[in-house]
Amino acid sequence: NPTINNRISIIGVPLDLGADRRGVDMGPSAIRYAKVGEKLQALGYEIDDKGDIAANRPDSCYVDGTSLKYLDEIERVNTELCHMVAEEMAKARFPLILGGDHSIAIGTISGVLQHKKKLGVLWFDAHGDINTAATSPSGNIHGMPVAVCLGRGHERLTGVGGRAAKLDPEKFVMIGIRDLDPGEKMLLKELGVVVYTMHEIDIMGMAKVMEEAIKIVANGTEGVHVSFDMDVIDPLHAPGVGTPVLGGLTYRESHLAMELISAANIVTSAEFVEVNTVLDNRNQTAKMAVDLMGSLLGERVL
Ligand code: 6HN
Ligand code: MN
Ligand code: MN
Ligand code: MN
Repeated sequence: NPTINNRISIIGVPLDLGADRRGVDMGPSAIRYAKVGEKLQALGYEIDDKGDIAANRPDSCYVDGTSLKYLDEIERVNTELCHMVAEEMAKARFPLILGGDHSIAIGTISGVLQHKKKLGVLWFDAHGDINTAATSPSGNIHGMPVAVCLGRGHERLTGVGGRAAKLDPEKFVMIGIRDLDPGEKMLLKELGVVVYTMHEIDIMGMAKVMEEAIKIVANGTEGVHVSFDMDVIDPLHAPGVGTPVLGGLTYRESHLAMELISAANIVTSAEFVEVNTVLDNRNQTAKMAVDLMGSLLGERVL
């Protein structure tokens, strides 16, 4: 039974090198300022905030060409994150990771995989994040973590956490997608990842999408990881993100999705990423992230 126990370990990862843009490095601070600890304590959880993993700033890092920007530091930070996540799970604690840019999913997921070999993933994002150095239009590694976690990409990224376990693409589901690069479309089809784009959400409704998505990731797995990129939400509601795309989830759709995952009792780890405080409006996006964490972890109106 993969149900969450009542113990949560918070890990902040103030990394922005994967986005090659300042601002998401302050995401963990903004999310803590929005009272994540207090919210989860009020829900009855015992919280251990492990603080932040030290991540260097762009000015003090080596940029390796243009196809994999800041590879050295991103590999280092993700390796440390992988170990911390594995360590918290070894203590039977639920890892809740605060980003940071989305490249940190490489460390989070490789850490979770040390304990859950059969892992389902629900990936909420406007983007596919399934580029490789060969297909990326930007060289930004935050557009590559899905490829890496499915075993594609530079060996220094796929090698984080050892080569043993990688995700099963059949247990990987994307939700809210509306911006894919040509190479991403090809790899998604090749690997057979199930993608609920905004089109399917509009046609089917979020409740039906989540019913199907939950079935796919829960059947035959030992746990489910939720990777939540705040840019999946419409920029009207979540302006504080580095790569906004129009036509995203509403406040209500995103909460409904979290509530349905919570009700299914399947989630064993989660990360909330890409909160860009420089672009945010009075910490609105960070607050929304905290509200969503509440819904994912059992908060109800009544
Ligand atoms: N994210 N597909 C674009 C790229 O540069 O590869 C955007 C990636 C955005 C990544 O928001 O986590
Ligand atoms: Mn992303
Ligand atoms: Mn995104
Ligand atoms: Mn981004």
